[in-house]
Amino acid sequence: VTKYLSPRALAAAIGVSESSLKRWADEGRLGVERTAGGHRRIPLTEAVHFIRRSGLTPVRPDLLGVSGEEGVEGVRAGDPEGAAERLHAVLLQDRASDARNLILSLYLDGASVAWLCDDVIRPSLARIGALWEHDERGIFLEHRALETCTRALTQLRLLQPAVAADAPVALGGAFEGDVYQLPTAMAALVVAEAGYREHNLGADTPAAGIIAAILHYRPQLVWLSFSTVPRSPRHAARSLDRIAEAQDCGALVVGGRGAGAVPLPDRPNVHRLDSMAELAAYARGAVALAR
Ligand code: B12
Repeated sequence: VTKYLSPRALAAAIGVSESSLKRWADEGRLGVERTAGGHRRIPLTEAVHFIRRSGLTPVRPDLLGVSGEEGVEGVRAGDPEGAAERLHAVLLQDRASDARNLILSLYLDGASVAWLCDDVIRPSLARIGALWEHDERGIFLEHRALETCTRALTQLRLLQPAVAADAPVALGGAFEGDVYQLPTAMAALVVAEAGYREHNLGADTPAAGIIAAILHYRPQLVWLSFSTVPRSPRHAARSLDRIAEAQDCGALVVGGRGAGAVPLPDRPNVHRLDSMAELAAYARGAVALAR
């Protein structure tokens, strides 16, 4: 279901007059649709796209569904240390809506999904993940932080521009035995931002499931995340080879903290990448070739 905003609501959200907004719409800078009665209405995803590309900072992000008690004053996209420090601080206090607000506000401010994942969320979670060694709240805060970041990214997904029905397809998941959900969810957002229709298979996906999905969707791109080292790296390598064979009309990229331990099949369509920024660059390049 697409959510729509009236010109008045969007004008209030970004702190401009309704007449400026209507002028931008008439100039074609902002995509609007018309209701049956002829009134302008703006799809939420188009509003977000407009804000991101025009460098505007929302004064009432709550009108866009982004709300928290505290704003993001002083932290802007492009300042990874400041943003990661702030996210860590609110996660440490389990201030879930402030954390969500921060992540979504940085996105509205023009941050790329890959940057948010690699440079803001990843280092914050790594610090929270080390807490348990000396703080008895460590485990509950880690579980809460993961839940909060997951929900923020789910909400961010709804703000991303829609992709065309004939856009290339990407799918992927975390390898069997790997319970980590966030990296594969991040990969899905990153490929969506690069213009793919994505199918995230989630955590702990057996090789047979990945192969069946490849035969079903015929993706141009398959990602696999390894957050843990598989119990038998040699067995995993054989599975990877079967996956790569099924995916021989497209690319297979692997990454994650445990990926270095798995020998890669010697096939030209298989690559190891280190970060979401590399995945974004690779996906953008591959999507350009597919067109
Ligand atoms: C959340 C979390 C959990 C959750 C996971 C829940 C879930 N459903 O996802 C739970 C609570 C289950 C958990 C369990 C455990 N955990 Co844990 N966990 C974490 C934590 C805090 C965050 C992980 C995360 O999601 N990070 C965010 C992701 C996105 O970051 P990332 O993995 O670094 O991924 C980046 C890159 O690697 C890359 N990337 C990743 N995948 C891919 C794929 C592609 C294609 C590409 C291109 C790139 C790419 O891009 C990402 C973004 O930059 C980490 C701390 C940390 N340092 O990460 C500990 C951590 C990983 N856990 C740890 C441990 C010890 C455990 C347990 C063994 C604890 C226990 N005793 O039970 C268990 C083991 C679980 C298992 N069966 O494997 C240790 C690992 C130590 C080690 N070196 O082995 C860590 C480092 C915490 C610590 N400092 O002690 N954990």
